[in-house]
Amino acid sequence: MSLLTLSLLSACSDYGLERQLSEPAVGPPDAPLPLLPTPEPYPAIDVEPSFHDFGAGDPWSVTTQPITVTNRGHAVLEVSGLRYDAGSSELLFSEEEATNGPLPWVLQPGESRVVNVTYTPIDEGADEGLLVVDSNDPSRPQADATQVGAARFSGFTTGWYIVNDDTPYDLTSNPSYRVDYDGDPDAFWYEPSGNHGMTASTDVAGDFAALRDYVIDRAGGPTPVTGPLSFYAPSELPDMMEASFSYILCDFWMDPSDDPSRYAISSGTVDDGVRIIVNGAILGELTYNQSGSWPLTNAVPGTVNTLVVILEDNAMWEKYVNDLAFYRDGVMVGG
Ligand SMILES: [Ca+2]
Ligand SMILES: [Ca+2]
Ligand SMILES: [Ca+2]
Repeated sequence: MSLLTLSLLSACSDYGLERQLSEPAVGPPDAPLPLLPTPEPYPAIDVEPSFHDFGAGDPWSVTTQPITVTNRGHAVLEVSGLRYDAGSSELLFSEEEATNGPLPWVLQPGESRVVNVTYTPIDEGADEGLLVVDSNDPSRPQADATQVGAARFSGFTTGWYIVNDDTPYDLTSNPSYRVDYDGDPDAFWYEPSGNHGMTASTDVAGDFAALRDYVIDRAGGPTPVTGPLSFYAPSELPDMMEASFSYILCDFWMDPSDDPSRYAISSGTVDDGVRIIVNGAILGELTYNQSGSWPLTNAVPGTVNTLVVILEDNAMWEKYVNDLAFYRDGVMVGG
């Protein structure tokens, strides 16, 4: 057999014609070709969107992106694993077990499950997360989807979040925190967020996050920083027996190359007292008619920092803080 014949035979065998060339034809010449075997049905995974850019969001603003896992094949898809890799806690994945049930998921052809990725930017670094889905799709046993995002920083702060609360709270229940003068810092132990105004905290990060949430949840939108902030309310609280607590919160940031010791938070006179907290650390306190200033040495450049001022009132007739402001090298900063 010549080489040419061999290659012809081999090429023709791909089309089921080998017999016609190598043997005498049987049956009528226009007999139908034998049917090719029907391929086994298989599952086919689809993860959409495979790429999502959250864009530039405001610091601490939460955005959720649903991601849909669909079986586009013709056999049952079994999703056996979900993994989320992100460089930071700003991107969080939820497999929504309450609605989707535990793994493995069994998806009939055409069926879908929706999971969520939540993005909360808190610093200037860009973020990227990768969702990897393991399944029995024979052609793509690992499907994935990427999410990216970054924070937008315009100016020094997000503005003031202010909670003006005149609810009275008892000040006499704990002998270790006896309130016996106007603005006594012992009163901060009784503030109602559940975190005792960071008094003697043994979980600074957790307690401060909870305190921050408490204030943000009650504050409504932030007030732009246009100048020193003053706050005033009348008071009828019985002296040293009860206190009310108001809160002023501000997220702020500095360029990664900036020096936090050039910055200070400053307060004019108060009635009856304030506690100044930055990133969970108590920088200082003022009692009635005092004023003060504290360098922001514990702030972290290139990251969102949080100031919380707790204003306590524990005696009538007034409650106030005057001229709260940030300074850099002695010049007020805001915006
Ligand atoms: Ca980031
Ligand atoms: Ca005391
Ligand atoms: Ca007062």
